[in-house]
Amino acid sequence: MARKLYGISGSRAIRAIWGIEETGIEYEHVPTHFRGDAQSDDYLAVNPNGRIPALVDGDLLLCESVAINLYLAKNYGGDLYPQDPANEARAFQWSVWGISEIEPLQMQIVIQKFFVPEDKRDAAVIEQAAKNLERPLKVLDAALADSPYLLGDQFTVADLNVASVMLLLKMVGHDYSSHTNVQRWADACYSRDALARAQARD
Ligand SMILES: N[C@@H](CCC(=O)N[C@@H](CS)C(=O)NCC(=O)O)C(=O)O
Repeated sequence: MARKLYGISGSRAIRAIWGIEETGIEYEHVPTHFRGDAQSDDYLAVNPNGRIPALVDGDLLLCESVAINLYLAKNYGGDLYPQDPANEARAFQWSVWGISEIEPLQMQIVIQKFFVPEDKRDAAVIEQAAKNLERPLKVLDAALADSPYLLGDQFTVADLNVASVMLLLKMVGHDYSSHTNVQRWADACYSRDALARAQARD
């Protein structure tokens, strides 16, 4: 098949696997692992960054999970992709927001909890990152105050990209339940069948 999505589901590739499952298009999933596989010459020809995920769609080679989701949603996602330019711009904004405002802070927690050996773990780093996350979480909560999803009544690629980035926060058990709109929205996003299908993959 001329359409392949690379990356194991237990990694940031889950974002794009979730995205492609939302579209319902056919694809070959190649469960490339971030250790080893992603540094092979064959894979570096697909993504010279040596990171997962990557998408091949015909002649297009694409990396960066949120960019892959914007492409998939626009080309194959129907209502997943906003039609009017203002909402399209908001989808870009939220996608960039997720990887710039949430990702660096959540990664500090992920690194401490999953990669630093327990005896070397720095609780202060986790505490400070959690404190700093309050600012973007408040922004997200306010954005979700008057509508179920970021662009209105429907789940779109804006929600997909922010929620899929925030899967790592869920994984580390970060409690954002005091942000009630965020919690309601996250529960709705994480109960989608497409995510369950993505998580069931290698
Ligand atoms: N900004 C990239 C990050 C991708 C990324 O860092 N993936 C990790 C796995 S979670 C990886 O492939 N790491 C391999 C390495 O850094 O060598 C995206 O969102 O697609």
